[in-house]
Amino acid sequence: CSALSTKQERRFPDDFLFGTATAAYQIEGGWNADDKGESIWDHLTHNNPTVIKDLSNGDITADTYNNYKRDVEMMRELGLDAYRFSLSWSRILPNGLTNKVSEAGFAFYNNYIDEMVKYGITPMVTLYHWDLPQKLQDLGGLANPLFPEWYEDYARVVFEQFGDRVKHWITFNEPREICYEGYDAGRNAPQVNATGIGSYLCAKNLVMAHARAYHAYKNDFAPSQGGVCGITICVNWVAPLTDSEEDRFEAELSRQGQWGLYAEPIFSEEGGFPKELSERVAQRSIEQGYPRSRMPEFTDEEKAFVKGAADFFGVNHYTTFLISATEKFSEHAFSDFETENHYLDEWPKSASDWLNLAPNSVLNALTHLKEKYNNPVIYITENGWSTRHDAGLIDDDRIRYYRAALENVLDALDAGVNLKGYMAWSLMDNFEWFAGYTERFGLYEVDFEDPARTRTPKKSAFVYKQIIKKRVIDHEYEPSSMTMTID
Ligand code: PNW
Repeated sequence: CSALSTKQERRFPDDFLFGTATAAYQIEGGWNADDKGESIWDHLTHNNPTVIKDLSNGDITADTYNNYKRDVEMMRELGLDAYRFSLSWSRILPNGLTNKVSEAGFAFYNNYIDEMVKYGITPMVTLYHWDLPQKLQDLGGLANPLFPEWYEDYARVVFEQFGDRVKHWITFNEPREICYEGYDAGRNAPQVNATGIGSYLCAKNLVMAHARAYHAYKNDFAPSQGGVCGITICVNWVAPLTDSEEDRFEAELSRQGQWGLYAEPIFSEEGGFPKELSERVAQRSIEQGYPRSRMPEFTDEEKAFVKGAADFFGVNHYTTFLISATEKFSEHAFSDFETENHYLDEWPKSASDWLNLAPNSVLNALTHLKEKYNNPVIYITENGWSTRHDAGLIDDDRIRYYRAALENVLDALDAGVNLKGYMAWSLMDNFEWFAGYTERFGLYEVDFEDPARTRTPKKSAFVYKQIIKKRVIDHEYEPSSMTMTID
């Protein structure tokens, strides 16, 4: 035994789930394979191609539709415990509604899941990662009050089909990006520009849809299938730029707008939308001449239905934003809470303008959630770093980021955070939304010029593999070669 070892090694628990994450539109391709229906991302990129930086789209992307066996081989090379991926709603229900189901869509996901399960990899499935069937968007999408019904119908089909093998369900990925960016700021698909109104309608319908799917699962599927169901919210750390009371208040409002709007109804004691933000919107609405608040309310019955409706809190965490009250919200007419984000010069920069490496970012976010929401079960469902498309395979800055984040994961475990797993974003390079293929988040490089979409491990893949295998972070570890094997 190593009585001579002086430095105490901190270990990840044996049952801690290490994985990687992806999303359907970003990796699958096969955008119109078999009877797949059009999604809002197909629609946006085809009808308005100049919104994407390199004029690209996800028509083929990494072509997982034809390469899923290679994807699972990569999971085995890395020694992953789990793999998080999303289902394309319009691949399963071409029109969005359940009167027509796609056997080809079922077959694709059944094969993908079977291949993972065969090798002992735990599938973690997101039902909705931004790619709404266009037919439902034509009816208003998430702004239509019938949305929760459509969503529950879809969720039931999915639980029924895949729930014998899938035990970890995530209803939505990143409500803020869906609602605020999609229906308010008009940046994400469907690019509805309904300033100060759209995101709140969407937020309520999304939260109700989540709760309907959750209860459907708990009542009708979990008793026989035995899995868990949660939601993934992007919780970046948001802190005041200075210690002034104004900055602290503005930072709190920013947290409420970025993620409290979606987390509070589900995870708080009181239920409903966050208090200070609701008050601000109500007051501004009246000043602006509206007869009532632009933000809808939950009835007591709805509050009770939504409160506690999650087995875990999925956290996507990337970075820290600093907020200053000197940029008054009123100067940002399109938002009730958005102000300029500040970063410190000494924070290392990624290839994405919003993503920097701030100290203790993961730890701050997780301990905040522990305190605020009574120590919920948490999975980190995304965390990652972008490099430029031509950065090559030696990605030491990504390695530095992952090591820092995982040190924080150990700190959080020491601090009593109920953290059960960590999914790195991303298994491989993919279609990075408006950045197209100009920003790369993969542990594996994908050659998008090559019809075979060859995947090659980056240096970070070897480092992540070593951490998973040894359950410790060795900051000195260097891969001895760039040849990957399955252990
Ligand atoms: C996530 N931010 O989006 C998404 O879930 C992924 O699909 C995406 O590829 C990944 O992060 C990298 O961008 C985010 O501004 C979008 O802090 C924006 C932010 C964070 C995550």
